[in-house]
Amino acid sequence: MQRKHLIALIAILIIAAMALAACGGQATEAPKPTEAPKAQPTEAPKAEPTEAPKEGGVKPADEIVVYNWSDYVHPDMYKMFTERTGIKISEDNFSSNEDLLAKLQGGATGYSVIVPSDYTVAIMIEEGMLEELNHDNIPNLKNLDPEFTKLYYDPGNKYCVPYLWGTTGIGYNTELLENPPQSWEGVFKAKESDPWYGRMTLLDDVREVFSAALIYLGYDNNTKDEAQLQEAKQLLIDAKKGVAGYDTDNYEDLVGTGENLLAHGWNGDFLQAADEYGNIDYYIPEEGGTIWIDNMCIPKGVTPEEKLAAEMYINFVLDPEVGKMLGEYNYYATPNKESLAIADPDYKSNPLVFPPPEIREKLRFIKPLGEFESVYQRMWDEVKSAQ
Ligand code: N2P
Repeated sequence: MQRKHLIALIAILIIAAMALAACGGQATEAPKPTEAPKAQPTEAPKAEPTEAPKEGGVKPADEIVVYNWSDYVHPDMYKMFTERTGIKISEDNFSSNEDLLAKLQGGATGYSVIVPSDYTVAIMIEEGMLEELNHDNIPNLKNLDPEFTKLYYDPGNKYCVPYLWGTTGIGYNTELLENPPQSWEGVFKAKESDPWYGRMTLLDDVREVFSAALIYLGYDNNTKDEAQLQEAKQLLIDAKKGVAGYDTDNYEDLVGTGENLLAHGWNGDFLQAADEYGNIDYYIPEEGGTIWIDNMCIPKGVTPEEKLAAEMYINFVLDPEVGKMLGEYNYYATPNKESLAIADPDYKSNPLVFPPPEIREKLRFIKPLGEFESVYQRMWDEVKSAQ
């Protein structure tokens, strides 16, 4: 009799255990305190990784400010992040890496995420200006293409996560200009008879402008040779009479409206404007151009709450759907392999977004130059102030 009871009891326990296991799989179960909350059944599974990680009792800040380049997000992105996490986002813009650096070196606070390019990340790490990322709060890091986890300026993504990458070349108005100059010579030695004379802009960006001039002259765009730099400086000074101005924020619109015929600028900016105006094309001149990777980083000085919220934002951007949306809208290249896997074929095959090998080999990274950076800055000041 005793043995029979024992068997019956075991059977009941097994059935009860099976029933419990079945219940556990349902989304109605309250999340255990140690577990990340599960996504609601109505939410897409992609929402899950952006929810608040629990970290030593720190709650994410209610609001963060992203310090970013202009026109560099999808218009719905911040709203989506707020819907998913409850954290509000506002954005402030800078126009060049040097502006960003100067602003932070000058003691600016309040920014939780900044978006410097490769060589500026190197400078900021060297100067101790960045927080180390807590990878536990950024599980979507696994979505990065492995190529973007081994970058010279931040191996292992200790401080930053690549945001988008792109190129610098020339965009022009296809309605008003049939034959744009194929060489940088047309820009730096424009003749009065050239239709774009006086109707073109250069980026307001020391390293970009010197890179274009040095590449045209056949020199290393990161040269530390003062004679070469002097030559580039003189070229830029002589070019000024044909240049309408230096602009980093609106140049693509000025080409779209026809006020200018061409501009030195970033691929995605021109391609976004091409969607808006329908009359813009972009190319890399025959001597080459630059290539860059922009990154999301957290500046030193944020509170633990802001740091957590910033990491949640970085994780959100690394979501495959969000990365796809961002890259496709902006026409910059995503470093996210999962975003790429689900991206529109038109985006993936666009040679202006993902340059083919014959163009890629003509593209040069801007590199950090240490103390020598100040020589570029001095020469740039001379270019800007020359009559
Ligand atoms: C977007 C700016 C592109 C960033 N407007 C260039 N590094």
